Amino acid sequence: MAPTRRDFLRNSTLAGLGITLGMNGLSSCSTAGKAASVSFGTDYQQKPLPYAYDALESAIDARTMELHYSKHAAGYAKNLQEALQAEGVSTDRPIEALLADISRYSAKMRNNAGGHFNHEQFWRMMRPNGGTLSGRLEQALISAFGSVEAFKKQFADAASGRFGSGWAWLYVDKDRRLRIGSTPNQDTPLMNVSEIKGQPLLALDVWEHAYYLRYQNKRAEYIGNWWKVVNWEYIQNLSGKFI
Ligand code: MN3
Repeated sequence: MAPTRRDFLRNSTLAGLGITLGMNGLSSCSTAGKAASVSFGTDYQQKPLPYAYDALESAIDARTMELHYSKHAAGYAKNLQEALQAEGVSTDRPIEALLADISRYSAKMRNNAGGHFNHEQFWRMMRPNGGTLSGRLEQALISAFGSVEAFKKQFADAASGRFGSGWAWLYVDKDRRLRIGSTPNQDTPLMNVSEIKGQPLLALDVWEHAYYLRYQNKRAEYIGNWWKVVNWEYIQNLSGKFI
């Protein structure tokens, strides 16, 4: 596809920020024909799913993944961009900074910044065939919760106990302690308005759109199968910065 003026503006802006576009940046071609004149930092764009829709079949069916990624999550990214534009927010800064300051903005910004950020994390916290929990994170979980099984039980309880739509989290609090909790809607522990606060390490989407086609009302079964696709390598790498 020939570069458009918008691509030029985007690339110039990103170059000015010292950001190198990888393969993810190429996905912007698909939206290049639209009329928008604002470029958004890569934190604020939906990145390609790192696996095929049917790659997580042991836990999540392909149709659910397709709808979840291409409709629900894509919708959060689109609505976030509308809110950013309407409220004059610069996307030069990391999205984490926006989340930490979210009380200054509209409900639309809160819901969609959270929705976009949470899903981008969630996709990367899973992979086909999951992996093995080991090393420093395993030791930290054992010392925080007694055993890996006890950690999983407490996490699953937080996920099944969240009334209505929301997320379950493993996160690191300000005292660098590992904690488990849940948030309603699309709130994340990074938000200054969140009931629980800290750095997320592991997230589970318990909105019905995440599991209803296969599991219907059986949220606990979805949670039980989900452990099969948890990308422990990703979470171990992430946790290394915080614990
Ligand atoms: Mn979702």
